[in-house]
Amino acid sequence: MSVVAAIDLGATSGRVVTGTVRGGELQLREVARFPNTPVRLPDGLHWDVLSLYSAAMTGLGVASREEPDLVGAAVDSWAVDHGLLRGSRLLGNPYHYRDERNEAAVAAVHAVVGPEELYRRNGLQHLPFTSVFQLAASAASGDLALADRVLLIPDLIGWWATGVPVAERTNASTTGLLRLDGTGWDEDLMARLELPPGLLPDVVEPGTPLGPVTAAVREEFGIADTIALTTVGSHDTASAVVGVPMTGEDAAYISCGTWSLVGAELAAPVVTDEARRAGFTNEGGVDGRTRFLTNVMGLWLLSESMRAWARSGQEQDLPSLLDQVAAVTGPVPVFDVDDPRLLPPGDMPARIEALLTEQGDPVPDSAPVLVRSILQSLARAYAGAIEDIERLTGRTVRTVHLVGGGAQNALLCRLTADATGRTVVAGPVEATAIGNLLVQARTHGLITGDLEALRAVVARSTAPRTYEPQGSR
Ligand code: LFR
Repeated sequence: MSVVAAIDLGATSGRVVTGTVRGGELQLREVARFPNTPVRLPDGLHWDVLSLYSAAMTGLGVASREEPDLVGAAVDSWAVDHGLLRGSRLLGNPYHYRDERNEAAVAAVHAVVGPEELYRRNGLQHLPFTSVFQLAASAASGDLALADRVLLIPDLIGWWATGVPVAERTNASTTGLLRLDGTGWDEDLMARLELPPGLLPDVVEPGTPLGPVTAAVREEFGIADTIALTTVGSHDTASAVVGVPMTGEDAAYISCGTWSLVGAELAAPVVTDEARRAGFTNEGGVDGRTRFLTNVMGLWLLSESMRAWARSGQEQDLPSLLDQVAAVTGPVPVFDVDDPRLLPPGDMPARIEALLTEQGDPVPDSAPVLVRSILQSLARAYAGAIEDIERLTGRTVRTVHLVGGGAQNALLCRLTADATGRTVVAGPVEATAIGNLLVQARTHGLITGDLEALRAVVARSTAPRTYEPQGSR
């Protein structure tokens, strides 16, 4: 029996999870979990990518010692962010996508290629942190001129582990520089933006063998010599979508963690002007599918509020806070969760209160009321996105699959069922790790079949919870 390991890096924590396929089911075991703590320096907000790499490889070492049948590992992480390299040297810690340096760069890129043309070429929702804008910011600061290679976070870790530089396609699709058909970099766009050709490595599919872990890395972290890295849907959301146990075209998904990605899986991109105006993205999925989705601000609003309360000495315990939130009766004000002022780190409760005051609503008088307002505002945003999916794709959505950490939040699931007027199927919580493991398992020949076959494994291996809508839509 063979085992594979997912190295799944999220915005707040990373984990190494092993997966064993047995009797058509996938069994998971978390072997390591470690924090991911961004660091603010005078020049901006950065990821501590060296700690992440070291913790990931340490975890892989633990996995390889505890699981003698481990044959492979693959890395996924959040999208868009990247390391700038010169030769084999990393030129500083990667910027965090929530850093505020991109505004001028957006204007500079749009002066060369307008938003309409950009959407036709890359199919992406406008987000100020898409790699193309970050690279323009690095060009303006002079950093990019020093670099001869750019690697997205999972590709960077993969390169350090194996010495093989690639650009995995699903994550490459979030850079804004990949051709819409996913076949390669948009060289014309890069030339117009004065990005040197060859900056980005060759694009490879999810499920491509990368190579064995190098001898030096094996020795450093105690990793067995049988372990080879492959690519998967290295954009965490691409792996999460593989892990959604959906069947048929009447299903939509919400991958709910720091962000909430609300979307449908399509056979081909939709780049109409209507889709652009509605803020829908066409990211590359595993097996050539399109992830037609929109970024909703997500549980960031809650986690950043928790952080603010802790900083001011009013630390909250999440489970008991959520119990109090469930007990809030009466109407609470809702706000636009996607207001750009909520993107950067900071005093989230104060920002939300400012938004509510601006729109003439009362300011919540307690943490539970504020959190209730966050959850109801998220549910309302999900409902709007589901309506948009129907309008933009011509499909009818009957079931909403909510996967990721948010699936543990029963109140959010119930509010989502009520707001959307659809059945919510919640789980699996570990959809990203599952999607990563299943694509690896297929690459190693441990399972066969298309995405539907992989999702059948998910359905057999997990027990989702169903929430039916109460009341009218
Ligand atoms: C979710 C995610 C989103 C992406 C955002 C920033 O973890 O990957 O899909 O838009 O993080 O990279």
